[in-house]
Amino acid sequence: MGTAEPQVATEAQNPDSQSQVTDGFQLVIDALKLNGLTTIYGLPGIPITDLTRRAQAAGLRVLSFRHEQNAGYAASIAGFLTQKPGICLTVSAPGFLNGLNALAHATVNCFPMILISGSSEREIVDLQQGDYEEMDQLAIAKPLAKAAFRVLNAEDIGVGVARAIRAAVSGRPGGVYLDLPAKLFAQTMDSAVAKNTLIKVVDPAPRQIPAPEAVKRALDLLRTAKKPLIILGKGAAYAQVDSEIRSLIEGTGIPYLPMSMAKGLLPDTHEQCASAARSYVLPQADVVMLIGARLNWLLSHGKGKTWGGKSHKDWGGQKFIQVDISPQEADSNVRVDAPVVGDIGSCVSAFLSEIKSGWAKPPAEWLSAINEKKTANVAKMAETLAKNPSPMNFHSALNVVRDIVRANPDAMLVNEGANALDFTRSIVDVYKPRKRIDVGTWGIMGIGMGYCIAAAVVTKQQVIAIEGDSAFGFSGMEVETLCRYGLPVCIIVMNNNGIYKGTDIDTTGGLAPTVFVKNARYDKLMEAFGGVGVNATTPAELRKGMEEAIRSRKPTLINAVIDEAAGTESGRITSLNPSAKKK
Ligand code: ADP
Ligand code: TPW
Ligand code: MG
Repeated sequence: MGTAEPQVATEAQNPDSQSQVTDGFQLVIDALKLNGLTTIYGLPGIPITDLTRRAQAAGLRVLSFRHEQNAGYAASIAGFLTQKPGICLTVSAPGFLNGLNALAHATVNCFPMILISGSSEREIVDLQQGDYEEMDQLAIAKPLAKAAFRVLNAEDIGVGVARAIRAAVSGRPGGVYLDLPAKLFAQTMDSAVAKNTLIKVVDPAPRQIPAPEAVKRALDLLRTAKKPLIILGKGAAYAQVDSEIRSLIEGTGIPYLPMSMAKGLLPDTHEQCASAARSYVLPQADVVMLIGARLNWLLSHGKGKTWGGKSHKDWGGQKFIQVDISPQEADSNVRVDAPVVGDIGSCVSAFLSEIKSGWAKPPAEWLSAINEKKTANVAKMAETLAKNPSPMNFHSALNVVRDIVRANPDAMLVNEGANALDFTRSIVDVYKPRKRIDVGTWGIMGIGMGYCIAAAVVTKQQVIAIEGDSAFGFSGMEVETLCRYGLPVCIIVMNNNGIYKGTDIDTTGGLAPTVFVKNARYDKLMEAFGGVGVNATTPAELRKGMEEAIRSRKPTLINAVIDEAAGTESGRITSLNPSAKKK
């Protein structure tokens, strides 16, 4: 093992042909490598331990995690950042189930990912005879994945991997499950014959050109707008057509709102960015162009009071243009007058060639009204940020993070929590595309350390993670992984002693379900594995800790002590809390 040549299962020569034999393990590795999939996020055990070892020996990067969920989230975000499916590798039943959350997450968020799990003997599983880690994994994965495949014979590994890749990245990206039973790995084949069964996927995510009439319909509608607005979603960030999107925004002069993971597609400080006037532009806009953003709960389903509707289900009167690769997305919540189906690169290019001939800037009243709101809100925020209360609150801590991110625009920003999420999203500006990765479509807790690891591995940049103390707990053990691989990650735990805040009291005398151990020292956890721990009780200490982390690139955890009364229940989405609905 360890030579540069492709590995073979045994050194045994085939007596007839002098040729060498290969095996299932090797063919999986060769198929991934052939398609440029060279990083595996996983956790070893029967039957895939040797797959991890031999993948490493074959030059793949194998990152070994402490829990499959974190490996899975890492793979999913690697998919988002690279447009190639992120590979997560797990053992059977329990390992598979631990990875499954991330597979579903990838599908829901439209991230390309392949979950590869070893599985038990088919004939025993199907007769339910009680095999080691018995489970019908393929059946369980199917409803949560964009596609699911099983390979039974070594000669089909090439096809299996090719189908998984195409399913993950073509059209609307998503999570794909690939089931590899234990028996497959030990199957042997003549190397030369086996090589011919592998497939290098040609054009895995073909361009999808929008119909010219759809482009015209959309632009005709946009031209009628008195108060146009463009909303950029994480699909637009995924597409990696940053300069085209910038040309569209600047060429039309239309104000835009970035969804959280589209922040930085243009710098948040851009004069057309309407983030600071969000609650003004949504109800006021008359024509809204959605680019890679769904009208789901994050956009209040395109209706209701957020959009100027009279009650919570009423349409606000906007006309929508929706640019999306999925032909089924339009009309999911409200009428879309101009769907433009295609890949965002092709759609935006088509718009650009149409508007080359000239585009009238939006009415000055619209732009100045937005600017007025922005200026007022920015001034209000500046006042809040300038305060220096003791203990620190979210604002005074995030004011530091905002400065540090401004000074390090290439750093990746990972963000999860409730208040820790909402305040960071609104306070910390992002300057470059795909620099902010967060809880995504589900508002899921637990993506933190997996995202940090993948972000560091994929981009090689400094990673800054702003984590609620509850959020951090979901993946906290992976600080060992960060230390083991020596990744440049600086975690800031916004420690307010609990979920939303640390002040809840259980009137029966027990412990409130939202409250944790008071004054916990998360920084000590990092020190346990050789990383740097910092306890920060003031903005100055936080700043010093972050600057040192960035200078040293050492894994660092800063326990930022936040006023336990500072948060609000559910952060910004209190309205979704059923007890709030009751009132
Ligand atoms: P956000 O949460 O930022 O609003 P969503 O995840 O709701 O974004 O929406 C992303 C949308 O982008 C999905 O509907 C998906 O189909 C679409 N999408 C993803 N990649 C592309 C692409 N390359 N071209 C066009 N649409 C895309
Ligand atoms: C997998 C429900 C939403 S936000 C949150 C939970 C448990 C934690 C909020 O506390 P945190 O942030 O992180 O300390 P802060 O700043 O407000 O104090 N399980 C999963 N996902 C979600 N979203 C939840 C539970 C939840
Ligand atoms: Mg908290």
